[in-house]
Amino acid sequence: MYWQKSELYTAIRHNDPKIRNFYDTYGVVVIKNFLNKQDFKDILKEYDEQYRTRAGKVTPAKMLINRLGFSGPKQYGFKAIAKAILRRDAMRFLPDFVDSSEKFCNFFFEEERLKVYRYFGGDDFLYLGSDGSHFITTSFPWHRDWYTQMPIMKFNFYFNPLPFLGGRFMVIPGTNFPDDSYSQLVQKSMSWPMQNKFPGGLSENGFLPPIVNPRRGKIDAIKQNILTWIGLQNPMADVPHMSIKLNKGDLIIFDQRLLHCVESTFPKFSRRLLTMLLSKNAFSFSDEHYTLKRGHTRESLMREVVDLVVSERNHINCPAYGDAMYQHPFSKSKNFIRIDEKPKTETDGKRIYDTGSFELPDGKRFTSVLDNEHYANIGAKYREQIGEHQKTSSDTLAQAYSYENFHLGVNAQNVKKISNV
Ligand SMILES: O=C(O)CCC(=O)C(=O)O
Ligand SMILES: [Fe+2]
Repeated sequence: MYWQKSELYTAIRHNDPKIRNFYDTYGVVVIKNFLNKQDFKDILKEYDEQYRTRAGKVTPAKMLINRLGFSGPKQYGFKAIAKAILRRDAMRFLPDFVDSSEKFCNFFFEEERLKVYRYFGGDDFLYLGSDGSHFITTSFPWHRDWYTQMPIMKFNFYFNPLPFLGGRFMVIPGTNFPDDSYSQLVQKSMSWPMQNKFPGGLSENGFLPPIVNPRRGKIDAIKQNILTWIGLQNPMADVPHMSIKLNKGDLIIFDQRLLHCVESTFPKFSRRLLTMLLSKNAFSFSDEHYTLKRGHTRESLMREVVDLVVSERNHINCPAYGDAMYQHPFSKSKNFIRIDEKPKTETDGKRIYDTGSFELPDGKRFTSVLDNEHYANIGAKYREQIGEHQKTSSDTLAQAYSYENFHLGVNAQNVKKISNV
């Protein structure tokens, strides 16, 4: 699943669909050295700059320079500097990431990059948004991001300049087809999109035996492997998956419906991720597209995507896009989803988005307005079915998912009750 950047651009030039076909089937590709050394350096610089200005983070080195009197009035004590060095801050998340930065917009919406989005997503692909995240070693248990009928592509760029052990990106191919029984059976071993009760995320609901937890500490994992190897311990069950090692400058593109999880690392450090979400456009699908063959309509497929994007802004409580986006020509293109809020007079002055729209190939617009009741009902039902795990989780690394019924409904709408008995 690894391709060099030059191989990808050759495929694009010759309109050769093979790399895309691999992606559409297995849900993942890696483009090696997608960012060359200079790009990596420049983007990492802007990445940290965004975190400094938006999350208010000052690096320990800068604090020390300041403390020693080399950068204006002294603002930091040695205690604060020691704390910053030892800081093991929890995951920090910045929404509207690429679109808040002029430099990012100029890089990520530049023709060379657009060619790649068009290759994988078609000319009418849609930009759904972008986040920055800092994860201390690992992040979430086995999970999907969303479970849409539409293939939504996630472009992950990691900015980890130093070498480390572990940290491989793990995926379970085949789980990217929600209408398939295989994918729905795998789903039975999860609580997602609700909180997992047991470590790893695949030992839920009494469906499977205990499954290896990729988020256990790397040293722990090595110890257990040795004990197994010398026969002092039975190997623990695991599920079929691919483990993907990513190096500096590599780009991983994956279908966000795929079950995925990132292993813990050694040493522990703050992994820096920049991610972008792009959707294909059902209005450009051929009549033979597998989603349409399954009976979905172009409208229903795109309604799901647009509603998700609109609901996500409310869920996170972030603006539709960062300001830099509106200064960039990309925001005037057919690849851009306009997100509108309800009139503030109807919402007690609160910002609530309820409408998303984009330009159709024939020049008309596709518009979807959120149907609150519809999704809230799905969410309430799902909550009842899975049971509230938040307070009983034995997974010490579990992230708190706090979906209200509405957003839970958006996420869980394609989880089907099926049985293998
Ligand atoms: O890098 C990570 O730990 C998070 C990956 C992930 O779950 C995602 O990007 O959706
Ligand atoms: Fe994820």
